[in-house]
Amino acid sequence: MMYRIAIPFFALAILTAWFAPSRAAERPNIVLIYTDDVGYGDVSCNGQTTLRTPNIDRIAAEGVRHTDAHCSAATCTPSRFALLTGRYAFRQPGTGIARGDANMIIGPDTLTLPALLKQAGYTTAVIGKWHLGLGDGPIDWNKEIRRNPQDVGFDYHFLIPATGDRVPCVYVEQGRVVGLDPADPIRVSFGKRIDPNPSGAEVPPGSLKQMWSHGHNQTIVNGISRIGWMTGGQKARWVDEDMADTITHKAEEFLEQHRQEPFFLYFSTHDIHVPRVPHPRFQGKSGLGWRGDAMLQLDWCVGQILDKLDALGLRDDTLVIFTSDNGPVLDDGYVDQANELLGEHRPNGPYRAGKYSSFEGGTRVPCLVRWPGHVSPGTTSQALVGQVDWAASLAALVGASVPADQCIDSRNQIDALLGKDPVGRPHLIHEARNLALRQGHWKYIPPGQIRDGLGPWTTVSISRPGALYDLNQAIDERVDVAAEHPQILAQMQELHQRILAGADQPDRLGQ
Ligand code: NG6
Ligand code: CA
Repeated sequence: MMYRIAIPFFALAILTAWFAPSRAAERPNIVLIYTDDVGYGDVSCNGQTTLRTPNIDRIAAEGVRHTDAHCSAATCTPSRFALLTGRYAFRQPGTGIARGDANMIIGPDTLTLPALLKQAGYTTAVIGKWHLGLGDGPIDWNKEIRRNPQDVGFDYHFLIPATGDRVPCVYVEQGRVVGLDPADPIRVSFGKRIDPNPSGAEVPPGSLKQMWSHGHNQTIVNGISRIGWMTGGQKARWVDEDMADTITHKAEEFLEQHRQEPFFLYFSTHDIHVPRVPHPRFQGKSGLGWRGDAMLQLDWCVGQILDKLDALGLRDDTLVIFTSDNGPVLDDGYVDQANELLGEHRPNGPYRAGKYSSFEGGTRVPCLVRWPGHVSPGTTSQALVGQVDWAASLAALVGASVPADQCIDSRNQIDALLGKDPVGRPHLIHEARNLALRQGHWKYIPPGQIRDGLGPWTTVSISRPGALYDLNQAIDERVDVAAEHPQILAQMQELHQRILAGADQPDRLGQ
């Protein structure tokens, strides 16, 4: 009896597997590895030979390497806001670098990339740096914190709430501080001093694990002084050296637990933001100081994720994207010898400036995309690609529809992202202290003060009518050709005005 029933079921299973389109063909898992302050030149697949990143390079070897891909802003919070909401951050006031106690800046009525994927049946997670605010009103870190990523489309979160250099220095999982002892409650302040212990500014410099250079001299956690004041939560405080291991293990756990269903993992690393305090097994290994060592650690994390996908048999079913939230920086507030030990390494590759700047180094970041069978291995794309498009692009990929009043700056550029469209976006805003505009190989920077350098910085003053660069002629934005091309300048100024006014919304069917 059993035998007679089993055969038809078995046959049916084979037939179903044979005829049904595979899930991978339509809706891949998505792993977005979002790194912090990693510059175009920090990965060896982008041409440098001073620092080897074999695991990151593996994504390029097995996928497409973009050479003109951009985060939306030259700092973290606005880039992440645009990535997750498909809206340029300048459209919403209060999206600059968020304080450690900032409230959730993604509004309740805002549709997000993870929410779109969830609608399409994905299980969604953010593991690592958040820096988009938490809560709604004064945050009590000793209770469940709402609003949190669960309120903007993520099923699961394990967070560094703001940055490694800002209090509170604790992880938050599903709205609660991990490992909190109720008898030792946490308090946080970004105004009044609440911490009676000696601050980073008060202790002898030699007593700190890493000395601060600017800012970063308030509450001391793990021998490193931070931005902001914090008391309590001693057992819950993170150990910087273990941070990469901790979040990588969480990511591996998530992959294991959700191997059977479509998932979206936004793996948001602390590396290589300051303070750069890699695990001892990476310390001193790059020869470039803590910054280079943090890159080696990041490369290890990427290898762990790729290996886990292999081990779970998910390699072919998973779209992997590796990129960064803003350009590189050297001295960003701690004395870690990033400048002194730099040698020949060029964190921004051939581009000008880095983090905080409107020049290309501020937003032109590594961007590697792998999806076996769908992205040609070992290819390079020069298409203009912007992270603000990924909400609409990934939504299109998984068959989720975006209402017209949501993700308003996001265009479906999935073909460009997958390396199939060599042109990409017609134009793209770069947000820094002012809003620069790319259109094809032209770059317009409006009048204003622009940061130059990688820390320490100088300021470049761009006077009226603004600067125009032809990146085909000179990639380093040192030759202003505004006077020679008044028509192009005028046309780009007009486009700039239209985009700022929100009058250049994409035609989603056409784009
Ligand atoms: C700046 C910090 C810098 C870094 C940055 C945010 C000072 C002097 N500088 O204000 O160290 O934390 O904010 O970086 O405090 S980001 O990558 O998260 O945008
Ligand atoms: Ca950053």
